[in-house]
Amino acid sequence: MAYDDLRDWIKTLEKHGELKRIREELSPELEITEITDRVSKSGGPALLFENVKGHPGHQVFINQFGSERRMALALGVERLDEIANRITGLLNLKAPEGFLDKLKMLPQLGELASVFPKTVSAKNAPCKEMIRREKFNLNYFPILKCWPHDGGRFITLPCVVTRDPRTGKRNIGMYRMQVYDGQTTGMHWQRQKVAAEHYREAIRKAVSADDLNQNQFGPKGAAGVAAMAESAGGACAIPDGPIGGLPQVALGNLKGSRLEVAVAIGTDPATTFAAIVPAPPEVEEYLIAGFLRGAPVEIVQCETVDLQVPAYAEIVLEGYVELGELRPEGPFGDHTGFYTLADLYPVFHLTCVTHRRNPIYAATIVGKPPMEDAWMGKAVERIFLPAMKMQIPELVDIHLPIEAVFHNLMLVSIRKSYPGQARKVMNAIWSLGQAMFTKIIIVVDEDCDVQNIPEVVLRVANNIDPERDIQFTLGPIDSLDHASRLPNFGSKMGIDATRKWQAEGFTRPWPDLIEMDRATKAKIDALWPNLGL
Ligand SMILES: Cc1cc2nc3c(=O)[nH]c(=O)nc-3n(C[C@H](O)[C@H](O)[C@H](O)COP(=O)(O)O)c2cc1C
Ligand SMILES: [Mn+2]
Repeated sequence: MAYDDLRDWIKTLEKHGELKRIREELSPELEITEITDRVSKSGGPALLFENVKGHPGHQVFINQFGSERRMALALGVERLDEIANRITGLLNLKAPEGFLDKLKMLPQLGELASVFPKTVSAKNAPCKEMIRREKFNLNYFPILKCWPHDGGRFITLPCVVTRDPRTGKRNIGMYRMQVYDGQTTGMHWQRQKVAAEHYREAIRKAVSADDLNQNQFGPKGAAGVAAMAESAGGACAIPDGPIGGLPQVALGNLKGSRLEVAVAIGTDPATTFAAIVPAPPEVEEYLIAGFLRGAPVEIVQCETVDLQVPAYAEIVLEGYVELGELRPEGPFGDHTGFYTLADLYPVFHLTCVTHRRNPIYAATIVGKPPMEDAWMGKAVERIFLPAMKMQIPELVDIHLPIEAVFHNLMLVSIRKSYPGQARKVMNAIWSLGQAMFTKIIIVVDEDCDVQNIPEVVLRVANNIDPERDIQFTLGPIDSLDHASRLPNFGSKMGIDATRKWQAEGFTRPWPDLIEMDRATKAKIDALWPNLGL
Protein backbone atom coordinates (compact mmCIF):
# COMPACT_ATOMS: atom_id res chain seq x y z
CA MET A 1 0.00 0.00 0.00
CA ALA A 2 3.02 2.29 0.36
CA TYR A 3 3.59 5.04 -2.17
CA ASP A 4 7.04 4.71 -3.75
CA ASP A 5 7.57 8.44 -3.87
CA LEU A 6 5.90 11.80 -4.36
CA ARG A 7 5.14 11.04 -8.02
CA ASP A 8 3.39 7.78 -7.18
CA TRP A 9 1.31 9.71 -4.61
CA ILE A 10 0.45 12.44 -7.14
CA LYS A 11 -0.71 9.76 -9.61
CA THR A 12 -2.94 8.23 -6.95
CA LEU A 13 -4.44 11.59 -6.06
CA GLU A 14 -5.20 12.19 -9.72
CA LYS A 15 -6.82 8.76 -10.05
CA HIS A 16 -9.08 9.56 -7.09
CA GLY A 17 -10.09 12.95 -8.48
CA GLU A 18 -8.17 14.64 -5.66
CA LEU A 19 -5.72 16.63 -7.78
CA LYS A 20 -6.14 19.66 -10.00
CA ARG A 21 -3.44 20.74 -12.45
CA ILE A 22 -3.21 24.49 -12.94
CA ARG A 23 -1.75 25.58 -16.28
CA GLU A 24 -2.21 29.33 -15.87
CA GLU A 25 1.08 31.21 -15.37
CA LEU A 26 1.27 32.24 -11.70
CA SER A 27 3.88 33.90 -9.54
CA PRO A 28 5.40 31.97 -6.61
CA GLU A 29 5.09 35.27 -4.76
CA LEU A 30 1.63 35.57 -3.17
CA GLU A 31 -0.42 34.35 -6.15
CA ILE A 32 -0.04 30.63 -5.42
CA THR A 33 -0.95 31.36 -1.78
CA GLU A 34 -4.11 33.24 -2.72
CA ILE A 35 -5.34 30.34 -4.83
CA THR A 36 -4.34 27.68 -2.31
CA ASP A 37 -5.94 29.62 0.54
CA ARG A 38 -9.26 29.79 -1.28
CA VAL A 39 -9.08 26.09 -2.12
CA SER A 40 -8.20 25.22 1.51
CA LYS A 41 -11.13 27.20 2.83
CA SER A 42 -13.54 25.38 0.51
CA GLY A 43 -12.19 21.86 1.10
CA GLY A 44 -10.83 21.64 -2.45
CA PRO A 45 -8.25 19.34 -4.05
CA ALA A 46 -4.47 19.10 -4.01
CA LEU A 47 -2.93 21.44 -6.57
CA LEU A 48 -0.11 21.05 -9.06
CA PHE A 49 0.99 24.39 -10.48
CA GLU A 50 2.61 23.60 -13.82
CA ASN A 51 3.48 27.07 -15.02
CA VAL A 52 5.31 28.99 -12.34
CA LYS A 53 6.47 32.46 -13.34
CA GLY A 54 10.24 32.67 -13.57
CA HIS A 55 10.65 28.91 -13.17
CA PRO A 56 10.00 27.30 -16.54
CA GLY A 57 9.76 23.51 -16.36
CA HIS A 58 9.22 23.50 -12.58
CA GLN A 59 6.06 22.43 -10.79
CA VAL A 60 4.75 23.36 -7.35
CA PHE A 61 2.73 20.70 -5.53
CA ILE A 62 0.62 21.94 -2.64
CA ASN A 63 -2.35 21.02 -0.39
CA GLN A 64 -1.60 17.29 -0.60
CA PHE A 65 -2.91 16.66 2.94
CA GLY A 66 -5.69 19.24 2.78
CA SER A 67 -8.75 17.19 3.74
CA GLU A 68 -9.59 14.34 6.08
CA ARG A 69 -10.00 12.04 3.08
CA ARG A 70 -6.63 12.95 1.53
CA MET A 71 -4.88 12.69 4.89
CA ALA A 72 -6.21 9.12 5.24
CA LEU A 73 -5.33 8.34 1.62
CA ALA A 74 -1.81 9.64 2.25
CA LEU A 75 -1.39 7.04 4.96
CA GLY A 76 -3.04 4.30 2.90
CA VAL A 77 -6.17 3.89 5.04
CA GLU A 78 -9.90 4.55 4.73
CA ARG A 79 -10.08 6.05 8.19
CA LEU A 80 -7.33 7.33 10.47
CA ASP A 81 -8.72 5.19 13.30
CA GLU A 82 -7.29 2.17 11.47
CA ILE A 83 -3.80 3.41 12.28
CA ALA A 84 -4.78 4.15 15.87
CA ASN A 85 -6.06 0.56 16.12
CA ARG A 86 -2.80 -0.84 14.74
CA ILE A 87 -0.93 1.15 17.37
CA THR A 88 -3.30 0.02 20.11
CA GLY A 89 -2.70 -3.57 18.98
CA LEU A 90 1.04 -3.13 19.33
CA LEU A 91 0.84 -1.32 22.65
CA ASN A 92 -1.41 -4.01 24.08
CA LEU A 93 0.90 -6.88 23.16
CA LYS A 94 0.92 -9.38 26.00
CA ALA A 95 3.49 -12.12 26.46
CA PRO A 96 2.01 -15.10 24.60
CA GLU A 97 0.69 -17.86 26.84
CA GLY A 98 0.62 -20.72 24.38
CA PHE A 99 1.30 -21.71 20.80
CA LEU A 100 -2.03 -20.32 19.61
CA ASP A 101 -1.30 -16.98 21.24
CA LYS A 102 2.06 -16.91 19.48
CA LEU A 103 0.44 -17.62 16.12
CA LYS A 104 -2.04 -14.81 16.68
CA MET A 105 0.78 -12.38 17.34
CA LEU A 106 2.60 -13.03 14.09
CA PRO A 107 0.84 -10.33 12.04
CA GLN A 108 1.56 -7.75 14.72
CA LEU A 109 5.21 -8.69 14.91
CA GLY A 110 5.28 -8.59 11.11
CA GLU A 111 4.29 -4.91 11.36
CA LEU A 112 7.63 -4.26 12.97
CA ALA A 113 9.64 -5.77 10.12
CA SER A 114 8.80 -2.79 7.91
CA VAL A 115 9.87 -0.11 10.32
CA PHE A 116 13.62 -0.17 9.81
CA PRO A 117 14.89 1.95 6.92
CA LYS A 118 16.77 0.27 4.09
CA THR A 119 19.96 1.83 2.78
CA VAL A 120 20.31 1.93 -0.98
CA SER A 121 23.31 2.90 -3.10
CA ALA A 122 23.58 6.29 -4.77
CA LYS A 123 22.99 4.80 -8.21
CA ASN A 124 19.60 3.53 -7.03
CA ALA A 125 18.66 6.86 -5.51
CA PRO A 126 16.64 9.12 -7.83
CA CYS A 127 17.39 12.11 -5.59
CA LYS A 128 20.93 11.95 -7.00
CA GLU A 129 19.99 12.24 -10.66
CA MET A 130 21.46 15.74 -10.51
CA ILE A 131 24.30 16.46 -8.09
CA ARG A 132 25.36 20.08 -7.73
CA ARG A 133 28.38 20.59 -5.53
CA GLU A 134 29.19 24.00 -6.91
CA LYS A 135 27.32 26.93 -8.36
CA PHE A 136 24.03 25.79 -6.90
CA ASN A 137 21.43 28.41 -6.20
CA LEU A 138 18.27 27.94 -4.15
CA ASN A 139 16.49 30.48 -6.29
CA TYR A 140 16.52 27.85 -9.01
CA PHE A 141 13.56 26.26 -7.18
CA PRO A 142 10.10 27.87 -7.19
CA ILE A 143 10.12 28.62 -3.45
CA LEU A 144 7.10 30.60 -2.31
CA LYS A 145 6.74 33.97 -0.71
CA CYS A 146 3.48 33.22 1.08
CA TRP A 147 2.07 36.44 2.57
CA PRO A 148 2.60 40.16 1.93
CA HIS A 149 4.63 40.91 5.07
CA ASP A 150 6.73 37.74 5.03
CA GLY A 151 10.45 38.37 5.38
CA GLY A 152 11.15 36.62 2.08
CA ARG A 153 10.68 33.23 0.45
CA PHE A 154 10.28 30.26 2.77
CA ILE A 155 10.72 26.53 2.26
CA THR A 156 7.56 25.38 4.01
CA LEU A 157 7.51 21.57 3.77
CA PRO A 158 11.11 20.49 4.51
CA CYS A 159 12.04 17.26 6.27
CA VAL A 160 15.07 18.39 8.28
CA VAL A 161 17.45 15.59 9.26
CA THR A 162 19.97 15.99 12.08
CA ARG A 163 21.88 13.60 14.30
CA ASP A 164 22.10 13.69 18.09
CA PRO A 165 25.81 14.34 18.75
CA ARG A 166 25.49 12.32 21.95
CA THR A 167 23.58 9.20 20.90
CA GLY A 168 24.07 9.26 17.12
CA LYS A 169 20.31 8.89 16.63
CA ARG A 170 18.73 10.68 13.70
CA ASN A 171 15.76 13.00 13.87
CA ILE A 172 13.50 14.36 11.17
CA GLY A 173 11.54 17.48 11.98
CA MET A 174 9.63 19.91 9.84
CA TYR A 175 11.08 23.36 10.47
CA ARG A 176 10.51 26.13 7.95
CA MET A 177 13.50 27.70 6.23
CA GLN A 178 13.70 31.31 5.09
CA VAL A 179 15.78 31.76 1.96
CA TYR A 180 18.44 34.40 2.66
CA ASP A 181 20.33 33.92 -0.59
CA GLY A 182 21.20 31.13 -3.02
CA GLN A 183 23.35 29.30 -0.48
CA THR A 184 21.93 30.06 2.98
CA THR A 185 18.62 29.89 4.78
CA GLY A 186 17.24 30.33 8.27
CA MET A 187 16.66 27.21 10.34
CA HIS A 188 13.51 27.76 12.37
CA TRP A 189 13.74 24.90 14.85
CA GLN A 190 12.00 26.19 17.91
CA ARG A 191 13.72 25.92 21.24
CA GLN A 192 11.87 22.89 22.56
CA LYS A 193 12.14 20.81 19.36
CA VAL A 194 14.47 17.89 18.92
CA ALA A 195 16.86 19.44 16.37
CA ALA A 196 17.28 22.48 18.66
CA GLU A 197 18.42 20.06 21.36
CA HIS A 198 20.86 18.45 18.91
CA TYR A 199 22.21 21.92 18.25
CA ARG A 200 22.60 22.67 21.97
CA GLU A 201 24.19 19.26 22.46
CA ALA A 202 26.73 20.13 19.77
CA ILE A 203 27.41 23.44 21.52
CA ARG A 204 27.84 21.73 24.89
CA LYS A 205 30.29 19.35 23.30
CA ALA A 206 32.23 22.11 21.53
CA VAL A 207 32.30 24.40 24.54
CA SER A 208 33.31 21.76 27.05
CA ALA A 209 36.06 20.48 24.75
CA ASP A 210 37.27 24.05 24.45
CA ASP A 211 36.95 24.54 28.18
CA LEU A 212 39.07 21.49 28.83
CA ASN A 213 41.70 22.48 26.30
CA GLN A 214 42.06 26.18 26.87
CA ASN A 215 40.18 26.95 30.03
CA GLN A 216 38.82 30.08 28.28
CA PHE A 217 35.84 30.13 30.55
CA GLY A 218 37.80 30.35 33.76
CA PRO A 219 36.04 29.41 36.96
CA LYS A 220 32.68 30.09 35.33
CA GLY A 221 33.24 27.35 32.75
CA ALA A 222 30.25 25.20 33.53
CA ALA A 223 27.93 28.17 34.02
CA GLY A 224 29.10 29.51 30.68
CA VAL A 225 28.15 26.27 29.00
CA ALA A 226 24.70 26.38 30.57
CA ALA A 227 24.19 30.00 29.54
CA MET A 228 25.20 29.20 26.01
CA ALA A 229 22.87 26.22 25.93
CA GLU A 230 20.09 28.42 27.21
CA SER A 231 20.59 31.15 24.68
CA ALA A 232 21.20 29.13 21.55
CA GLY A 233 18.92 27.10 19.42
CA GLY A 234 15.81 28.97 18.59
CA ALA A 235 13.79 32.00 19.58
CA CYS A 236 16.40 33.88 21.47
CA ALA A 237 14.81 37.23 22.18
CA ILE A 238 15.29 37.00 25.91
CA PRO A 239 15.66 40.29 27.76
CA ASP A 240 19.37 39.94 28.29
CA GLY A 241 19.97 39.49 24.58
CA PRO A 242 20.35 36.64 22.23
CA ILE A 243 23.46 35.21 23.82
CA GLY A 244 22.13 35.20 27.35
CA GLY A 245 25.03 36.94 29.04
CA LEU A 246 27.69 34.59 27.74
CA PRO A 247 30.96 36.43 26.96
CA GLN A 248 31.34 37.16 23.24
CA VAL A 249 34.66 35.36 23.31
CA ALA A 250 32.80 32.10 23.85
CA LEU A 251 30.78 32.57 20.69
CA GLY A 252 33.94 33.37 18.82
CA ASN A 253 35.50 30.18 20.06
CA LEU A 254 32.80 28.15 18.43
CA LYS A 255 33.58 29.53 14.97
CA GLY A 256 34.01 26.64 12.61
CA SER A 257 32.18 24.16 14.84
CA ARG A 258 29.21 22.77 12.99
CA LEU A 259 26.14 20.61 13.21
CA GLU A 260 25.47 18.80 9.96
CA VAL A 261 22.00 19.10 8.50
CA ALA A 262 20.29 17.53 5.49
CA VAL A 263 16.89 18.54 4.17
CA ALA A 264 14.60 16.43 2.00
CA ILE A 265 11.80 18.15 0.10
CA GLY A 266 9.13 16.17 -1.72
CA THR A 267 9.13 12.71 -0.15
CA ASP A 268 6.41 10.07 -0.08
CA PRO A 269 3.53 11.37 2.07
CA ALA A 270 4.10 9.07 5.07
CA THR A 271 7.68 10.32 5.40
CA THR A 272 6.62 13.95 5.11
CA PHE A 273 3.95 13.35 7.74
CA ALA A 274 6.44 11.57 10.02
CA ALA A 275 8.45 14.82 10.15
CA ILE A 276 5.61 16.60 11.96
CA VAL A 277 4.52 13.93 14.42
CA PRO A 278 5.45 14.75 18.03
CA ALA A 279 7.38 11.53 18.51
CA PRO A 280 9.51 10.96 21.61
CA PRO A 281 12.98 12.38 20.88
CA GLU A 282 14.56 8.94 21.00
CA VAL A 283 12.39 7.53 18.21
CA GLU A 284 13.75 8.07 14.70
CA GLU A 285 11.06 9.31 12.35
CA TYR A 286 12.29 6.85 9.68
CA LEU A 287 10.85 4.09 11.90
CA ILE A 288 7.54 5.93 12.17
CA ALA A 289 7.37 6.47 8.42
CA GLY A 290 8.15 2.76 7.87
CA PHE A 291 5.38 1.77 10.26
CA LEU A 292 2.88 4.15 8.67
CA ARG A 293 3.61 3.08 5.09
CA GLY A 294 3.98 -0.60 5.96
CA ALA A 295 7.27 -0.72 4.05
CA PRO A 296 10.80 0.40 4.91
CA VAL A 297 11.86 3.91 3.89
CA GLU A 298 14.72 3.65 1.40
CA ILE A 299 17.49 6.00 2.43
CA VAL A 300 20.78 7.01 0.86
CA GLN A 301 24.00 8.52 2.16
CA CYS A 302 24.45 12.25 1.53
CA GLU A 303 27.35 13.55 -0.59
CA THR A 304 28.90 16.08 1.77
CA VAL A 305 27.53 15.27 5.25
CA ASP A 306 27.27 12.07 7.27
CA LEU A 307 23.48 11.89 7.14
CA GLN A 308 20.98 9.82 5.19
CA VAL A 309 17.94 11.08 3.32
CA PRO A 310 14.99 9.39 1.58
CA ALA A 311 16.39 8.10 -1.72
CA TYR A 312 13.29 9.11 -3.65
CA ALA A 313 13.15 12.70 -2.43
CA GLU A 314 12.61 15.27 -5.17
CA ILE A 315 15.18 17.68 -3.73
CA VAL A 316 17.92 17.29 -1.10
CA LEU A 317 19.80 20.18 0.48
CA GLU A 318 22.98 19.28 2.36
CA GLY A 319 24.92 21.52 4.68
CA TYR A 320 25.45 22.65 8.23
CA VAL A 321 24.62 25.24 10.82
CA GLU A 322 27.57 26.95 12.39
CA LEU A 323 27.33 26.85 16.18
CA GLY A 324 26.65 30.22 17.73
CA GLU A 325 25.73 31.93 14.46
CA LEU A 326 22.25 33.45 14.69
CA ARG A 327 20.40 35.69 12.27
CA PRO A 328 16.97 37.34 12.25
CA GLU A 329 14.32 35.05 10.80
CA GLY A 330 10.81 36.17 9.82
CA PRO A 331 8.33 37.74 9.90
CA PHE A 332 6.24 34.86 8.58
CA GLY A 333 2.48 34.54 8.17
CA ASP A 334 1.99 31.61 10.51
CA HIS A 335 -0.57 28.92 11.28
CA THR A 336 -1.86 30.93 14.22
CA GLY A 337 -3.43 33.28 11.69
CA PHE A 338 -0.97 35.99 12.75
CA TYR A 339 2.51 36.85 11.59
CA THR A 340 5.27 35.57 13.82
CA LEU A 341 7.69 38.42 14.30
CA ALA A 342 11.35 38.31 13.39
CA ASP A 343 13.55 36.51 15.90
CA LEU A 344 17.05 35.07 16.00
CA TYR A 345 17.59 31.55 14.69
CA PRO A 346 20.52 29.50 13.39
CA VAL A 347 21.67 29.79 9.79
CA PHE A 348 21.80 26.82 7.39
CA HIS A 349 24.72 26.89 4.94
CA LEU A 350 24.37 24.65 1.91
CA THR A 351 27.28 22.51 0.79
CA CYS A 352 25.54 20.53 -1.95
CA VAL A 353 22.18 20.26 -3.68
CA THR A 354 20.95 17.07 -5.29
CA HIS A 355 17.64 16.55 -7.03
CA ARG A 356 15.65 14.48 -9.45
CA ARG A 357 15.38 15.53 -13.06
CA ASN A 358 12.56 18.07 -13.36
CA PRO A 359 12.06 18.11 -9.60
CA ILE A 360 8.58 18.73 -8.26
CA TYR A 361 8.75 21.32 -5.50
CA ALA A 362 6.46 20.34 -2.60
CA ALA A 363 5.14 23.13 -0.42
CA THR A 364 2.38 24.13 1.92
CA ILE A 365 1.04 27.45 3.11
CA VAL A 366 -0.07 28.22 6.61
CA GLY A 367 -2.31 31.07 7.71
CA LYS A 368 -5.70 31.54 9.26
CA PRO A 369 -7.17 28.06 9.76
CA PRO A 370 -8.38 25.88 8.21
CA MET A 371 -5.31 25.28 6.09
CA GLU A 372 -3.67 22.07 4.97
CA ASP A 373 -1.83 21.64 8.27
CA ALA A 374 -5.16 21.47 10.15
CA TRP A 375 -5.66 18.00 8.67
CA MET A 376 -2.14 16.96 9.54
CA GLY A 377 -2.87 18.05 13.11
CA LYS A 378 -6.15 16.10 13.14
CA ALA A 379 -4.26 13.00 12.02
CA VAL A 380 -1.77 13.46 14.86
CA GLU A 381 -4.67 13.82 17.30
CA ARG A 382 -6.29 10.55 16.15
CA ILE A 383 -3.09 8.55 15.78
CA PHE A 384 -1.58 9.60 19.10
CA LEU A 385 -4.66 9.02 21.20
CA PRO A 386 -3.78 5.37 21.99
CA ALA A 387 -0.27 6.35 23.09
CA MET A 388 -1.71 9.15 25.25
CA LYS A 389 -4.08 6.66 26.83
CA MET A 390 -1.10 4.53 27.80
CA GLN A 391 0.16 7.47 29.87
CA ILE A 392 -3.26 8.72 31.00
CA PRO A 393 -5.50 5.64 31.27
CA GLU A 394 -8.63 7.54 32.33
CA LEU A 395 -8.59 9.45 29.02
CA VAL A 396 -11.65 8.69 26.89
CA ASP A 397 -11.25 11.10 23.96
CA ILE A 398 -9.56 14.36 23.03
CA HIS A 399 -10.33 17.12 20.54
CA LEU A 400 -8.09 19.95 19.44
CA PRO A 401 -10.41 22.34 17.59
CA ILE A 402 -8.83 23.48 14.32
CA GLU A 403 -9.56 27.15 15.02
CA ALA A 404 -7.36 27.01 18.11
CA VAL A 405 -4.35 25.84 16.06
CA PHE A 406 -3.22 22.55 17.64
CA HIS A 407 -1.98 23.44 21.09
CA ASN A 408 -4.04 26.43 22.14
CA LEU A 409 -7.06 24.38 23.22
CA MET A 410 -7.57 20.73 24.09
CA LEU A 411 -10.96 19.31 25.02
CA VAL A 412 -10.58 16.15 27.06
CA SER A 413 -13.10 13.64 28.38
CA ILE A 414 -12.16 11.36 31.26
CA ARG A 415 -13.57 8.47 33.25
CA LYS A 416 -13.42 10.07 36.69
CA SER A 417 -12.78 7.73 39.60
CA TYR A 418 -11.22 9.86 42.31
CA PRO A 419 -11.32 13.43 43.58
CA GLY A 420 -9.08 15.89 41.79
CA GLN A 421 -8.62 13.62 38.81
CA ALA A 422 -9.38 16.33 36.23
CA ARG A 423 -6.43 18.31 37.60
CA LYS A 424 -4.23 15.25 37.54
CA VAL A 425 -5.08 14.83 33.86
CA MET A 426 -4.26 18.49 33.12
CA ASN A 427 -0.88 18.12 34.73
CA ALA A 428 -0.24 14.87 32.86
CA ILE A 429 -0.99 16.58 29.55
CA TRP A 430 1.23 19.53 30.42
CA SER A 431 4.08 17.10 30.97
CA LEU A 432 3.54 15.00 27.86
CA GLY A 433 5.94 15.83 25.01
CA GLN A 434 4.71 18.65 22.80
CA ALA A 435 1.34 18.59 24.61
CA MET A 436 3.24 20.74 27.13
CA PHE A 437 2.35 23.69 24.89
CA THR A 438 -1.40 23.30 25.47
CA LYS A 439 -2.56 26.75 26.56
CA ILE A 440 -6.10 25.80 27.61
CA ILE A 441 -7.27 22.35 28.70
CA ILE A 442 -10.95 21.69 29.30
CA VAL A 443 -11.80 18.46 31.10
CA VAL A 444 -15.30 16.97 30.99
CA ASP A 445 -16.85 13.69 32.16
CA GLU A 446 -16.88 10.66 29.89
CA ASP A 447 -20.55 11.07 28.91
CA CYS A 448 -19.72 14.33 27.12
CA ASP A 449 -18.68 13.92 23.48
CA VAL A 450 -15.70 16.23 23.06
CA GLN A 451 -16.08 16.16 19.27
CA ASN A 452 -19.39 17.98 19.83
CA ILE A 453 -18.39 21.54 20.68
CA PRO A 454 -21.91 22.79 21.61
CA GLU A 455 -22.14 19.94 24.10
CA VAL A 456 -18.77 20.91 25.60
CA VAL A 457 -19.80 24.57 25.85
CA LEU A 458 -23.00 23.53 27.65
CA ARG A 459 -21.02 21.53 30.19
CA VAL A 460 -18.38 24.18 30.77
CA ALA A 461 -20.81 27.06 31.07
CA ASN A 462 -23.09 25.15 33.43
CA ASN A 463 -20.69 23.06 35.43
CA ILE A 464 -18.05 25.44 36.61
CA ASP A 465 -17.70 27.75 39.55
CA PRO A 466 -14.94 29.70 37.84
CA GLU A 467 -12.87 30.63 40.84
CA ARG A 468 -12.96 27.08 42.11
CA ASP A 469 -12.61 25.19 38.82
CA ILE A 470 -10.07 27.16 36.83
CA GLN A 471 -6.47 26.22 37.42
CA PHE A 472 -3.64 28.47 36.31
CA THR A 473 -0.10 27.29 35.99
CA LEU A 474 3.17 28.50 34.48
CA GLY A 475 5.39 26.70 32.05
CA PRO A 476 6.89 26.47 28.58
CA ILE A 477 4.88 28.14 25.82
CA ASP A 478 5.05 27.62 22.09
CA SER A 479 7.53 29.96 20.41
CA LEU A 480 4.78 31.19 18.08
CA ASP A 481 2.62 32.50 20.94
CA HIS A 482 2.57 36.29 20.68
CA ALA A 483 0.59 36.90 23.88
CA SER A 484 2.68 35.21 26.55
CA ARG A 485 4.54 37.54 28.93
CA LEU A 486 7.88 36.27 27.69
CA PRO A 487 8.90 34.35 24.59
CA ASN A 488 8.57 30.62 25.29
CA PHE A 489 7.38 31.09 28.88
CA GLY A 490 3.97 31.95 30.23
CA SER A 491 0.77 30.74 31.81
CA LYS A 492 -1.71 28.01 30.95
CA MET A 493 -5.24 27.41 32.09
CA GLY A 494 -7.13 24.26 32.91
CA ILE A 495 -10.89 24.17 33.37
CA ASP A 496 -12.36 21.34 35.38
CA ALA A 497 -15.87 21.02 33.95
CA THR A 498 -16.51 17.57 35.40
CA ARG A 499 -19.34 17.00 37.84
CA LYS A 500 -18.11 18.00 41.31
CA TRP A 501 -18.15 15.42 44.06
CA GLN A 502 -18.73 15.57 47.79
CA ALA A 503 -15.22 14.26 48.14
CA GLU A 504 -14.13 17.41 46.34
CA GLY A 505 -15.92 19.59 48.87
CA PHE A 506 -19.11 20.05 46.88
CA THR A 507 -21.95 19.37 49.31
CA ARG A 508 -24.93 20.65 47.35
CA PRO A 509 -26.91 18.11 45.31
CA TRP A 510 -25.80 17.88 41.65
CA PRO A 511 -28.70 17.72 39.19
CA ASP A 512 -29.07 15.19 36.38
CA LEU A 513 -28.85 16.20 32.76
CA ILE A 514 -32.26 16.14 31.09
CA GLU A 515 -32.80 12.99 29.03
CA MET A 516 -36.04 11.31 27.85
CA ASP A 517 -36.67 7.77 29.11
CA ARG A 518 -36.11 4.87 26.74
CA ALA A 519 -39.65 3.54 26.56
CA THR A 520 -41.06 6.91 25.49
CA LYS A 521 -38.26 7.35 22.97
CA ALA A 522 -38.95 3.93 21.44
CA LYS A 523 -42.67 4.61 21.22
CA ILE A 524 -42.15 7.96 19.49
CA ASP A 525 -39.51 6.44 17.18
CA ALA A 526 -42.13 4.01 15.96
CA LEU A 527 -44.73 6.75 15.50
CA TRP A 528 -42.37 9.26 13.92
CA PRO A 529 -42.83 8.36 10.24
CA ASN A 530 -46.61 8.92 10.58
CA LEU A 531 -46.31 12.34 12.19
CA GLY A 532 -45.29 14.14 9.02
CA LEU A 533 -42.57 16.05 10.88
C1 LIG B 1 3.63 22.87 7.89
C2 LIG B 1 4.34 22.81 9.20
C3 LIG B 1 5.35 23.72 9.50
C4 LIG B 1 6.02 23.68 10.71
N1 LIG B 1 7.02 24.58 10.96
C5 LIG B 1 7.72 24.51 12.11
C6 LIG B 1 8.80 25.39 12.34
O1 LIG B 1 9.12 26.26 11.52
N2 LIG B 1 9.50 25.25 13.50
C7 LIG B 1 9.20 24.30 14.42
O2 LIG B 1 9.88 24.20 15.43
N3 LIG B 1 8.15 23.46 14.24
C8 LIG B 1 7.41 23.54 13.09
N4 LIG B 1 6.37 22.67 12.88
C9 LIG B 1 6.03 21.70 13.92
C10 LIG B 1 7.03 20.57 13.96
O3 LIG B 1 7.20 20.01 12.69
C11 LIG B 1 6.60 19.52 14.96
O4 LIG B 1 6.60 20.10 16.24
C12 LIG B 1 7.49 18.27 14.96
O5 LIG B 1 6.98 17.34 15.87
C13 LIG B 1 8.91 18.59 15.30
O6 LIG B 1 9.68 17.42 15.24
P1 LIG B 1 10.65 17.01 16.43
O7 LIG B 1 9.75 16.57 17.57
O8 LIG B 1 11.44 15.89 15.87
O9 LIG B 1 11.44 18.21 16.77
C14 LIG B 1 5.67 22.71 11.67
C15 LIG B 1 4.65 21.80 11.38
C16 LIG B 1 3.98 21.85 10.18
C17 LIG B 1 2.90 20.86 9.90
MN1 LIG C 1 11.54 13.85 16.43
